[in-house]
Amino acid sequence: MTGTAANIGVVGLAVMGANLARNLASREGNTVAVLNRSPERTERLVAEHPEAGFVATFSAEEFAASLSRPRTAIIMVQAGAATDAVIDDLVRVFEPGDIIVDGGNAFFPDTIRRERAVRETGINFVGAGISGGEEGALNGPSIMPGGSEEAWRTLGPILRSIAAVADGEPCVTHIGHDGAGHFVKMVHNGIEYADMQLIAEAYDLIRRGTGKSPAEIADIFAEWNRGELESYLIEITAEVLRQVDAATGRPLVDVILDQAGAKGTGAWTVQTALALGVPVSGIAEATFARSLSSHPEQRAAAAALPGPVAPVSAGADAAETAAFIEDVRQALYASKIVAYSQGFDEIRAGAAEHDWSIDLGAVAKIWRAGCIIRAQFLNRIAEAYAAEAELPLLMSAPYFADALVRGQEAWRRVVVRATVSGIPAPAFSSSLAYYDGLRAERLPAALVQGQRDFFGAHTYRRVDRPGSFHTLWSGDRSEVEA
Ligand code: NBP
Repeated sequence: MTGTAANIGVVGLAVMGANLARNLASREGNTVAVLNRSPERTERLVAEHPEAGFVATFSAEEFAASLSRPRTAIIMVQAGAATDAVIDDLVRVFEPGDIIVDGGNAFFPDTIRRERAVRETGINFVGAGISGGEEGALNGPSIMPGGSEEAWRTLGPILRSIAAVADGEPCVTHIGHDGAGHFVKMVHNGIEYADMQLIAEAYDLIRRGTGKSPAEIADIFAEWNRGELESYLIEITAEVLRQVDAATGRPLVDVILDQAGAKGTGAWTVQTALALGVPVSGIAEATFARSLSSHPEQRAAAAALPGPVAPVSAGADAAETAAFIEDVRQALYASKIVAYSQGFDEIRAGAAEHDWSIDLGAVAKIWRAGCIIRAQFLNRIAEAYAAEAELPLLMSAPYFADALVRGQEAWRRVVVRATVSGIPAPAFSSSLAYYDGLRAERLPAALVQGQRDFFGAHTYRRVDRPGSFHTLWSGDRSEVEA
């Protein structure tokens, strides 16, 4: 360690931590102390990046001594036990008023627990969702910090200086106290699952529905990226579809094993939504679609089950093909609106449950750059919440409602076509069912209530007068007030 006082420290120097430390060091006025469990990583980072002027430290004590007060440290280690171990180490050597930031992908209840425990020592603990992968960490991520106002006052300028910038605004905002930042990051990842699944379904429908090649579909996605679907995920989809495997000369997408992995944030989003009673069907279908893909033994067992006989593309001329592709584009946009509306609904419900005052428009704005779901579309979401901060349902805002009205015929044709063709489109069809469910004047939930009352005397309410009622199903079937 040199005698230099660092104003910020990073603990955990694997790819994310190393890149975040380099990003911090590149900003005017920052001196960055670094620490890692195994010293080799620290030595390597410091040797490879002399321009960063890192203050290398090799123990928690040395790390704490190198930092000016209030000490501010960002932890970027494996989520779970490693994070707890590093927090314990830092709490031992830090002092009241210092700030510990967990920038890893923690599950928000862990962040709530950690914040409560660390607060008892007088040290501030901030769970900050950091999105954008290794490239974002280096060049500017989207950052979702929770924690106290006091911590945010010190941390805000530092995080603003390293965040991605969208339309001149840094992609960071104080989301809310304790676990709010990691909660919002979790839902961000859930929306990412839904968006990716919808794009994958669009690709599959076009490929199997028209016989176009991956390279031709890459051109279609590149074209879509110039319109209302413009987004990082559409852009990289075109890149992936265009890629040719050097070993076989085949499209890379055809030699990649079709079993999708997951690190668990989609499942967290769905579990949390179930507990909150928020239907995030797009995210759930996307998560389940990855699970379904990853059961080769079941897929082999089902392979002999029959599907429709006629190939979908049979008889289609160029005009029909073009019309179908345009239908898929519109269905994708409509389904995407539903997925984002559901995700924001989960944030709204989580905020109410945990007493976080989350500015949903500000969340949309900090996702416009630096993160995986970055897109122009998020400006429309920010505008919707600017017009009505307490909007009960994002997809009912005029811009989105208009888009759904414009797209719904195409959306229905695509879901019908997928169904009769035997092409699975779970996210497309569940988002349409959600749309139809919410707009229905009457739902068969009335029958479900009747069934519940029949077998469990759960009672029901009536449309024509207040109170709870029960029918004497095993008696004379008269109705009594419960
Ligand atoms: P990893 O998640 O692979 O973690 C490796 C780091 O954790 C190394 O520095 C390692 O030290 C340290 N570590 C472990 Br493992 N156990 C430890 C312990 N008991 N005590 C102290 N340190 C320990 O690194 P990463 O891929 O750079 O990710 C860092 C965080 O960022 C994770 O929470 C991850 O989920 C998150 N992440 C976010 C994104 C994103 O897009 N936002 C992408 C990727 C990762 P060692 O060098 O001594 O083994």
